Amino acid sequence: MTPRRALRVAHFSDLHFGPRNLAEADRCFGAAIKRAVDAGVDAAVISGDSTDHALDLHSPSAAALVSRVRRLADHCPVMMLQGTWSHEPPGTLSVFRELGGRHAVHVADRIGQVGLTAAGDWVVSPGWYFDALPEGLVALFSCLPSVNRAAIAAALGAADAAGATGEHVSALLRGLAPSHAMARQLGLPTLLLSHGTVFGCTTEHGVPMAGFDHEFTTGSLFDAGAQAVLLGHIHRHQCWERDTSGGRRCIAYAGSIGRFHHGEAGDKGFLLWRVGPDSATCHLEATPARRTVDISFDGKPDLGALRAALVAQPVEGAWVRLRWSVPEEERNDVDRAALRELLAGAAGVQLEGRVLPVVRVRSGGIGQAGAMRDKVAAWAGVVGARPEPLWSCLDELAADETQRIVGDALAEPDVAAAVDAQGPGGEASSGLKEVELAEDCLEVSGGAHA
Ligand SMILES: [Mn+2]
Repeated sequence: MTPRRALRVAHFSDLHFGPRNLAEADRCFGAAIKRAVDAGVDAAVISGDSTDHALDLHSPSAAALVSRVRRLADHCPVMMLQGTWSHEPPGTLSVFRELGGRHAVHVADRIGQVGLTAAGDWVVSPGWYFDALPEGLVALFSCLPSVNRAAIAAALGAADAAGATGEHVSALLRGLAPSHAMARQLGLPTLLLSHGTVFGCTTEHGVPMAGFDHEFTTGSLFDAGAQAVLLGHIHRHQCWERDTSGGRRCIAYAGSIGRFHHGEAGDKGFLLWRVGPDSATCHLEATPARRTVDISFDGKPDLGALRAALVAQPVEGAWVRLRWSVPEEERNDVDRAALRELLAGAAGVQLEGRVLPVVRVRSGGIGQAGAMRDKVAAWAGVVGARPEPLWSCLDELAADETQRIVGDALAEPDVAAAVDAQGPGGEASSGLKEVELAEDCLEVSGGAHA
């Protein structure tokens, strides 16, 4: 058999065309296609999330995406994989089947295998895999669209769906291994395409994904026996390699085509793959994704510090997110207009102020205390006062009639003098008792602090 040249594949992913991302997605995907065409790739794969959500046919995003894919199809055969169902509602990709172009566009929205012929046509397996490989193939692609969790829940019950997904996907991937071995023996490159989460991968925000409801592990993916695994879903490029008796195998996320959110680390781009029957390599070709800058202040934004930071790191043309957090009473002291003026050269500015609510400390435990005596003790504990003088007042209230207490109080020489100075009046008497109590408390609490 004549050794075949490695297949060169451009792998784009997570384009997220939609009104919010249109400028970024279109600029980056456009640049990526130009680069792939210049490199003379043999085939192109879009591994899911071509759209951000359902698009109307008259939306500029739909027209832009269709136009870009058509440009790609005029250069080489194109494979589009179904991504996350909420991003690409069922049927979203169907229109691309009718797109035309010099080469065919295959839409993979069900589990199956697809052979690429020397003439650049796609040959689709009747079932979920080929029993026997068709004649004249130059490569074998196995397609596993995004798992429809709703369908799994409907089949297995909602309680079992999360954990069972990984097991079923693993079984399916193992089931593909014999056909990949068969293709390898015929000298064909084998590629597995899917859209989902690999246990242990890292998101674009640096978060490791280590839940138990993920579709894949690197082990289950390598067990499929394909030379190259082209993944979508996670927006950060990353790859895993393994040397096997069948040569080097590689799993990789292309990552999103552009930078769609603040705080996304790393380069954005697409992957150029070279896949042979017993080899696989990929490398990231960067796209002109937008530059984002994060600035945050612990308290109120300090205009002087911001000015200095902008000299050290200019933000001209960048997308800036400025965050701060202030206590409630300072919420209106932030001069947003001045901030915007300082950041005038940025392509976009997102101001995110966080207001810390004022937390009033209450007497902890006072709600749990049953008796009034215990409530007073809890209060005294919080403010650092002695409870005893208050307890005696409480006892007096419980034991004596109010009028009697007032009478006693008025009989005390100091109080009588004070009442004389203010002039007579029964109504004022109870007020005086309150004053006396309050002074008592102050005195006590002062003593405790000393
Ligand atoms: Mn995505």
